[in-house]
Amino acid sequence: MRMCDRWLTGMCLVMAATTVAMAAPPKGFEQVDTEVTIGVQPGLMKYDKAEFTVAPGARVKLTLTNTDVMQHNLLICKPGEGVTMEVAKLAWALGADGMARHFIPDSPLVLHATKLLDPNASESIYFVAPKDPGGYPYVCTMPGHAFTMNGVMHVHQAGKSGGGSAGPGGLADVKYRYYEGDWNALPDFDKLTPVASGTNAANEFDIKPRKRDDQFGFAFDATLRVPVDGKYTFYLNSDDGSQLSIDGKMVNDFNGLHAPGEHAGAADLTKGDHAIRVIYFEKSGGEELHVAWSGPGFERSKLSPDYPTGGGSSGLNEAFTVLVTDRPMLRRVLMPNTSPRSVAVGLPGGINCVFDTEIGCVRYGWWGRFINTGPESGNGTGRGGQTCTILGDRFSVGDNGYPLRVGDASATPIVAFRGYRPGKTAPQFLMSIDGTDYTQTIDVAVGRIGLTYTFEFAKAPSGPVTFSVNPAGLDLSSSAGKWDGGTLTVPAAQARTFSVTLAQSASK
Ligand code: CU1
Repeated sequence: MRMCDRWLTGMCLVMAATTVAMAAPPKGFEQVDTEVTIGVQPGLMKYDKAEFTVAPGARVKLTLTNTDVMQHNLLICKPGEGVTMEVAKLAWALGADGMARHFIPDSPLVLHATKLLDPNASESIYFVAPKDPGGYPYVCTMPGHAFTMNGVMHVHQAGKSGGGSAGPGGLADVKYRYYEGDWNALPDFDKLTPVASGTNAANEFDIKPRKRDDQFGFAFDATLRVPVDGKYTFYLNSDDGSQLSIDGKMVNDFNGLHAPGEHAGAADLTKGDHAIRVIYFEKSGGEELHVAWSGPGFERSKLSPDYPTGGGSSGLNEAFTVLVTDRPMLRRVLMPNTSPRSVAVGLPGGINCVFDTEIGCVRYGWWGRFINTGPESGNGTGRGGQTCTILGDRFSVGDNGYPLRVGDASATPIVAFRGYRPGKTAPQFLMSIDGTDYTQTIDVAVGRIGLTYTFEFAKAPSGPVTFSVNPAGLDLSSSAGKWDGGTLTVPAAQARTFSVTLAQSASK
């Protein structure tokens, strides 16, 4: 419960109430056919299992152990593309009731669910696996988590023992050949002699085995295990060019010299093993290769060490969409409804906002994917002349202009913007008010759709500090001081560092 120190007492009460003891199995489940244990990769907003397999009709014991520092749950859903996001949105729509209801929406799309688990807590749920074979997606419905925190329960006959691990979907036998040369487009690697070759033990398309950062290329050959018949989409995001083919057929052609950007291609595939080839080259500058796929019952899932990545537009009419996962992302771009001097901030887990450096405040937030820099917005730099679009649903942060006053609350302060840095998990904006420097750290409001700001002054403020926003539709809280409507007053003695949380209230 150490994390509680950072957050609000109200949150801690809810968290304490949700700690779940290990209960005895219900009748009929004293013996199960399949036991599945799932953990959480700390700080990555991901389960430690992207998939598991059970036999149709098997009695299943599924244990979720929360090995992370924030709360998570796990909901098993009906099959279908986009179902996890649909369920997540229903959960998020619970608003202020969400925590109490463990973010489990009343929906026929939800088959089974764990409660919201505290850090270190564990819960087992028991159920009979569906009779119909297929991919049953599972997802964490804490606000913002669903984009990355998901997986698939495969239901199909796997040997006669019932359950166990049948070959899961994904890559196997990844082999690489590494080349060096100065190209402006992908060469025919089969006609060239590789400088080195090998296998990738992690079974990923990984360009780490390179011996230099410019003028090199890779040809990867691997087996792609396709879990069920269906349409699959393959994403390439590379600098410079790359191509992906399956069974000798081009699926995604992202050849040429360019900045990173997402490029997608789709293929209808039958269940079973297919030969997949990814080729890639880099001339000069940045070098990146990111590969991912999505298909029936599962969201975009990576085939390279990480995905997504930063970068700009592909310039190929593909929406440039990035979900910010484990690290904040900052983009100085033209954004709607703010001054031209604004910074788009993507926080881990799909909570985003825009900080207006001209005014010195956050203007609004949105949850979902990050921004579309658009095909017109410059050569992949994301700094062109066009306004970007936000991807996702907007939420209010009560923007009322510059929010702070020190000492005399009625005097207009002299405010200056000094810079920003991404920080490890939360970005910081360095400002000054009446000559005193301070930082505003912007973080996700845990368990809510909203933001937490931490203000830290370089020296003790000379008088009380007030922070004001438009309170409409917001649940306001803070680490110190008293609220009066949308105005928080923090006594000088407590004002050197304080935080405020602005979360969407249930009624929006
Ligand atoms: Cu989660």
